[in-house]
Amino acid sequence: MELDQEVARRRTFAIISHPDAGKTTLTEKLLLYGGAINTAGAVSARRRQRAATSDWMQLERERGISITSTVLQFPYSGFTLNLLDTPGHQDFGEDTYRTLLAADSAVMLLDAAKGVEPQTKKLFAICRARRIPLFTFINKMDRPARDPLELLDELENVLGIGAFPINWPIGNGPSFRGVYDRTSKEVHLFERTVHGAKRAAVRVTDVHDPQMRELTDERTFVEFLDGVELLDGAGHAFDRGAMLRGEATPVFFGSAVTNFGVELFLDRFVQMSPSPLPRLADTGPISPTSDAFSGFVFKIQANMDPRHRDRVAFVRVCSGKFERDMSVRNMRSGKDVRLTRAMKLFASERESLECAFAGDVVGLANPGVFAIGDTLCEGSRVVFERIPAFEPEHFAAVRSIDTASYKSFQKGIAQLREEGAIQVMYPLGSIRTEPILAAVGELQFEVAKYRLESEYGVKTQFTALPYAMARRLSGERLTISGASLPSNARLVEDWDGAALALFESDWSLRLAQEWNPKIAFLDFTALQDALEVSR
Ligand SMILES: Nc1nc2c(ncn2[C@@H]2O[C@H](COP(=O)(O)OP(=O)(O)OP(=O)(O)O)[C@@H](O)[C@H]2O)c(=O)[nH]1
Ligand SMILES: [Mg+2]
Repeated sequence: MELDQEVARRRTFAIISHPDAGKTTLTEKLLLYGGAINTAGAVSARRRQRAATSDWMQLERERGISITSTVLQFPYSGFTLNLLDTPGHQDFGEDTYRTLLAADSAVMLLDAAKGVEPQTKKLFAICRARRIPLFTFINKMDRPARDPLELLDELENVLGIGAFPINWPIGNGPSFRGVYDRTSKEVHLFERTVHGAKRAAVRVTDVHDPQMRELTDERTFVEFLDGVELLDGAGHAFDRGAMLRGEATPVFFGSAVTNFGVELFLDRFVQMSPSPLPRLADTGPISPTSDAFSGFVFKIQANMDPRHRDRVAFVRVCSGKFERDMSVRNMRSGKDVRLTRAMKLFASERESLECAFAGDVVGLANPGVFAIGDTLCEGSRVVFERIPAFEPEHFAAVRSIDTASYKSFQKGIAQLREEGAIQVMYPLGSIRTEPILAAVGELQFEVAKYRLESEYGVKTQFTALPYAMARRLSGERLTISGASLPSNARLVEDWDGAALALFESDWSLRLAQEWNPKIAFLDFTALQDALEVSR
C-alpha cells in the first residue's frame, strides 16, 4: 500500500536538448516554482553572479555551459520530482545517454528561433528507441521566434512524432504576451520581471476578453487566432496513450528566463507524465511496486562537494523500498554491500536519506565498490541491462608535469575513468606510467585537464594523438601481442588489461585485418552484441 502510493507520486524526468536551448535555466525556474530555491540563479559566464544550482561545477560556472548531468529531488504539489538536468554538448553525450536511462520521461527543449537542431535529433532518436514519453517545451519566446505552426511541422516531419500543443503563444519577441491554454480556454498573460528571479504575475482572462486586443497589436492577435482556429479545426484530442508509447508529444510554449509558461508547464507535466515504469531485467520486467529492492548505478561523480571530496554513485531505484543500512547484493562483483551512507541529492548538495522508492535517485558513498551499470538488489536476483561505453574518437597522451604529484595524478586518472567520461589505456604490456586517454569528444580532455588541476592539484600536459578509432582485439594473447600493425597504428590495453588497437583511418584498420587473420578487430557495438549473446 505504502509502495503503491509512493510510486504513484514520483516523477523522474530528464531535460534534454541541443546546447544552449535553456535546460539549466528551465531547471532553475522549475526549482523556483517547486519552492526548492528562493531566488533563481542565472547561467552566466560572468563571475560573482549567483550561478544556476544545477551547474555546480567550477568549470560550468566559468564557461556558462553544462558539462555533467545533475540530479535534483524536490517536492511539488504532492508529487516527488526527480529532475535530471543534462548537458547538451555532444562531447558529453554519453553522460546524457546514461542519465536518460534513469528517467521515466523526458522534457525536450527547442529554441523557438532555431527549432529542431542536430543534437535534438540525436537525443530524440535515443528517446524513440527506448520509448521514453516526451514533453516538448518551446523556449525563448521572449525573443523573435519562428512561426509556431512551422515548429510543429518540424516536430512531425523532421522527428516524426505527433505534436499536440497544450498551449499556444500570443506573439513572440517584443510582441510576446503569453500563452493560451487550449484545454481550459484561458489566456495567461505574463509580465517581465526583473531578472526573472521572482514569481511572475499571472492574470487569467477569457480569450475573447476585450483586454486581449488591447494588450497586443492587431497583427499579432490575428496571427494568434488563426493558429488556434487551425489547431482546433484539426479536431483531435490529446492522446495520452500515444504519448506513453512515444508516438506523440504534448507541446508547451514559454520563456524560461523570464518565467513565461514555466508553472503552467509544471502543473500539466505532473498530471500527464508517467510515474515510474517497469524496468526490463534479465528475468523480465520488474514492477516498481514489487517488494524487493532493486536499482542500478547510472552515474559516478567525484568531488561534488568540496568539503567532502568523495565519490558518489548515483543509483536509480527500480523497485521496492530503499532503506539506509540495508544490505544489497552487487550483481557484478557478487558481493553483499551494506548501504550505510546514502544521500538525497540536490545538485552538489546532499542530505542523509532514510528511505527511497522506485523513481528516486539515491546517492551512495562509493569507496570504489560501485561501477557504472552495476545492478544492486535484495531478494531474488535480477540484472538490469548493461550500459554500453561509447566508441572513443579522440586520443591523447597525458603526463603529470610535476613528478612530486604523481600519486595524485594516478588517483585523479583512476577516478575520472570511474566516472566514465574518459577511457584510460596504456601501451600493451608496458609499465603503466603515462596513460593514453580516449574520449568521445575533445572537450572531455579540456575538462579532464581542468579537473586534474582543480580537484587533484596536478598540472598535466596533454598531447593529442592522431588516432581516430579503437578496436577491441579478440584472439590468442600471444598472437595479439605479436600482431603486425601498420606503422601509424598502435597496440594498447585498457584499464582491465584487455587488448585494443588504435588506428588513424579505415585504411590502416583494413591493412591490419589483412595482416592478422587470426585476430578479430571488434568495434564497440559488436563487442556489446557479443556480450549480450553470451549473457
Ligand atoms: N532570451 C532568452 N534566453 C534564454 C531563455 N532561456 C535560456 N536563455 C539563455 O540561453 C543561454 C543558455 O541557457 P542554459 O540554460 O545554460 O542552456 P542549456 O540548455 O542548459 O545549455 P547546455 O547545458 O550547455 O547545453 C543562457 O544565456 C540563458 O540565459 C529564454 O527563455 N529566453
Ligand atoms: Mg545546461
